[in-house]
Amino acid sequence: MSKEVILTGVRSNAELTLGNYLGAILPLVRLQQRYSGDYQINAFLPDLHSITTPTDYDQLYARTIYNLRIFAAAGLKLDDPNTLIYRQSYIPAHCELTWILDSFIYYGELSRMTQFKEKSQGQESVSASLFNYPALMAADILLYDASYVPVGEDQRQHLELSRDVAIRMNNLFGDLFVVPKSWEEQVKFNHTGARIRSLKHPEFKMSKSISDPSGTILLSDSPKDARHKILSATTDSFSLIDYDFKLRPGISNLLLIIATIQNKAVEEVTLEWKGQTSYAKLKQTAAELVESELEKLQANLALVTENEALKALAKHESTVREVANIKLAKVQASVGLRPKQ
Ligand code: AQP
Repeated sequence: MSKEVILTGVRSNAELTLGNYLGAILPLVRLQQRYSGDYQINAFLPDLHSITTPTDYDQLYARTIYNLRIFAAAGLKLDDPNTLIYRQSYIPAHCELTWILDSFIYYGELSRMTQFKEKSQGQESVSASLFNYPALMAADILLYDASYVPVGEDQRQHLELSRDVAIRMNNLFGDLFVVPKSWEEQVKFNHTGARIRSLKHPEFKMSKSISDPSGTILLSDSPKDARHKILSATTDSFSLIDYDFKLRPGISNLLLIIATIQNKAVEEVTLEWKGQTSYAKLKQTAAELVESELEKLQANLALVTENEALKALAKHESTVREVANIKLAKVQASVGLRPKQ
């Protein structure tokens, strides 16, 4: 039996943040270290998703390669035979399958997506591709029969839509797709699903496309600046350390940062700090951890060349194109675009 597939990616629309690092990059590296061999891992660079919201088009190409170098610097092995690494736009089957899936996804379903509503709010013009984002995401997943897609709560609806369209098409055409695991089953690789918050406005997620310089740590920030941002993080006036994002978002954020870097459950770290009252000490601990993590990452980044990243992509992408084309051909035949297989 072939291995179950875990699929994950990070858009290259803007500079990566500590949130992306702790919520997506480190978990991927740890996933590879722990599960490679037991699972097939698809680590892809969603460059097509990156243009669904405004971005700097002059930077996009370079940023996509840069992001892969960041993944490698964080510890992702580019030559692991069980990890496929590829740019979405280099595999044409993603777009072709999207069009077909679009014909089996309803307008009403796409209209209900809360992420579309959130991301389109306040924008002068909203692209059709932002509306259609979940169909492309479904294609990303279904092309490779992925079972696990570690994503945050904000992507839950998209994952559920992918399941719905897979089930709908399987009912019509037989077993075309592996149905991704349900949200509840995704927890196996989803860890906490908790989001790192802005250091200044901890009621909001730290996001790469929101301008919040003192609340956001960029992976390109100097480690000293990052340290300073943590030391100036917004907390509260309770003077009691506990993990509760509703009551104490700033403190909970620091506990989450510490736990993720130390690769511990947040409950464990909360227990270690429970009853303590010194926010300064907590900030100091988080600041030191982030500073040294960034120092390590940036030193490693200098050792990963662009050439190395490009070579890995070329190698993986030719394999991936073949895998994707086999699935696409099966779907095309099922819906009558090609002779029956
Ligand atoms: N604050 C966060 N905490 C934990 N994980 C996070 N991720 C993003 N922000 C945090 C994870 O990083 C990956 C990025 O996915 P994406 O780039 O496709 O889009 P996103 O989830 O919308 O992330 P951003 O940084 O907020 O991007 P923008 O602002 O461009 O939309 C995902 O795995 C995500 O969970």
